[in-house]
Amino acid sequence: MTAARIPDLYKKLGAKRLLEIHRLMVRARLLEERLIKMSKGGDGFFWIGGPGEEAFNVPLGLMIKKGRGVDHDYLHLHYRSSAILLAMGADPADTLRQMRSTAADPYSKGRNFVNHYAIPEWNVTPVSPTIETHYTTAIGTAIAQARAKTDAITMANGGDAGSAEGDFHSCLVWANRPALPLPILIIVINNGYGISTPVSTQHGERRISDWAKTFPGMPGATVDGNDVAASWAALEEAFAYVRKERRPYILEARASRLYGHSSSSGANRVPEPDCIELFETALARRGLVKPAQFAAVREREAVALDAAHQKARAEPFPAPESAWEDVFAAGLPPSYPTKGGS
Ligand SMILES: Cc1ncc(C[n+]2csc(CCOP(=O)(O)OP(=O)(O)O)c2C)c(N)n1
Repeated sequence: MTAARIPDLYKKLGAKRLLEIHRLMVRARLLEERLIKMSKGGDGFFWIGGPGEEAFNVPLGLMIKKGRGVDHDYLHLHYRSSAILLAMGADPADTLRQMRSTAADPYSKGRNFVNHYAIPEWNVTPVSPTIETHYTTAIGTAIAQARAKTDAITMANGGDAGSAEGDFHSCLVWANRPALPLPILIIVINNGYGISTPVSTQHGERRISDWAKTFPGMPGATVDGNDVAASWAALEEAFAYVRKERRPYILEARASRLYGHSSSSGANRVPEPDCIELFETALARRGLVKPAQFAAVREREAVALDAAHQKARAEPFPAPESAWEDVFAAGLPPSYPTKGGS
């Protein structure tokens, strides 16, 4: 993509689409900020999420071919992907449910951390708290799609620190086997840190997307993930390539991590560029939106979120016996001590 094409995107997308992107970004941000409050106020246990990734993740979610099976895109996500799911149409109430660990949490029945989704109907494979291993499991769905007659693709995203691990490189090797190249979009969100380890201390390469250069003909690009238009253009190009060529592509997005790593590191706001502020400035400068409209969007989204939170607060936690549901072996193992003792 060339820099000259990016401003034209505002024209191409049009006011309606741009405002939809803005609304979804605000929805995602308010949700994450609510989750942080919940973790600090004892209305949940642990927070990890994606405030700062909205400019990249909302466009990404809008480009997904959503559905179940090989004719639809497979998503192998990490824990900062809430904006992708909201752009695909997920209900913020379900994330609140997972945060509170209520029985109605559709992603894990109240058993997993927040932002650890699993949505079989949309090919969203279970998010693992073990970082980067999903780059290798993504190979499986990509092989199925390489064999099928489809334009659907596999997408895996993860962080810069994880991309220094072996699973990421296994994915690159498998994706580029001459016998069966894979239709996989490999995304790295480079937010500059792995928990507290600066990226500059771990990566010798200038850009993580430079790994593409290892494989003849493999495209790679690095984009400003805080910029909606740049992200849209880069994603459009990457998705189109993988859908048509049935070969892999690495896209690295440089983005802010606005509340640090997780609740374990305090989840306090840090002074990094805010993609929503940047987008609002760009929209207002082009005369597409009056600043009062931004406040109205925020107000509407906040009211809806309040209502969803009230509802989730009234919902029950899972019954203790349900811990034995959905496990590989039915019932208790014979060695497990029963109530009467044995
Ligand atoms: C295999 C594995 N190693 C270590 C961890 C502990 N851990 C959790 S998040 C994290 C940092 C990940 O950083 P990065 O990949 O850059 O993603 P980010 O959280 O910055 O989005 C680490 C090391 C883990 N969960 N899994």
